[in-house]
Amino acid sequence: EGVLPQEYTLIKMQVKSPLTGKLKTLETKRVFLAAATLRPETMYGQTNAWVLPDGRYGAFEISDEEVFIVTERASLNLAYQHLSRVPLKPTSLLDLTGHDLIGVPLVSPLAFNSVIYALPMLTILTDKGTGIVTSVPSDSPDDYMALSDLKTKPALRAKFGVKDEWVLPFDLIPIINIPEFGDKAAEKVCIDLKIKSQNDKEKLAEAKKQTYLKGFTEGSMLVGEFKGMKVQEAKPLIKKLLIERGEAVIYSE
Ligand code: A2H
Repeated sequence: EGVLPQEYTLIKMQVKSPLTGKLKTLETKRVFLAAATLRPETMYGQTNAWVLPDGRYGAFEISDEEVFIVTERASLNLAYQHLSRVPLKPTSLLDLTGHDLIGVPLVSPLAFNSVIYALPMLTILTDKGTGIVTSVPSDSPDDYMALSDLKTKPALRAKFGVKDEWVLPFDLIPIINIPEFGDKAAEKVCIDLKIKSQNDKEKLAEAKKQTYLKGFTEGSMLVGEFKGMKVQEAKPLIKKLLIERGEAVIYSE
């Protein structure tokens, strides 16, 4: 962890009713997978959410009505940031693993896809953010490679019980133009760098560096409320809009 606190936007991805499987016991609540992002302006292009299959999660009470599914570590940070029903004390209604969450249908803020699914990503860190990540494969190299691994490897889908219809219908959505990289920056950079899979750590670090900086300084919005605006200017406005609508909260660690 760094020395300075990092401020994330937590995107509230609501579990679509009816709740099924282990989540059924939560059906009287509004249940969210809460994903930490540094790129709230990309939320239009969400195609899925990511969970770590063997990761441990809890269903923590944020208020009387709302439940966030996150790691225990994140629930403590949330509690210290006034996001727990009992002040300073996270209370979990249910212990879960990533396996329990794979295939859960979600309705996520700003997303053009009306429903997206939780899918396995093997490189999620449990000591960063909430352990839940939202996926924007047009603009995130990690997301692009993890999604193409699932799309191109039926055995990987079978291993984690991932149904074709949770993955195959979801194409990249152009949401940001970067002059040097076009309308699907992550795809272009991953192809140019010949990245083979989500586990290709060194090349992915390079891809992230290239797209992240250029996206911020030179990107412009192709869609949404702030279409035509520079990413730099749109980012704080989209963050504010999500928070005002109750669809996101600020989270620091
Ligand atoms: B970002 P930083 Cl479009 N494990 O959101 C692995 N990755 C995690 C994580 C975890 N526990 N928690 C958050 N993240 C991801 C969007 C995005 C992101 C785009 C482009 C780049 C990008 C959609 N995924 O991140 O180490 C989340 O993915 C580039 C680094 O704190 C979060 O923002 O800098 C970012 O990593 C936070 O990583």
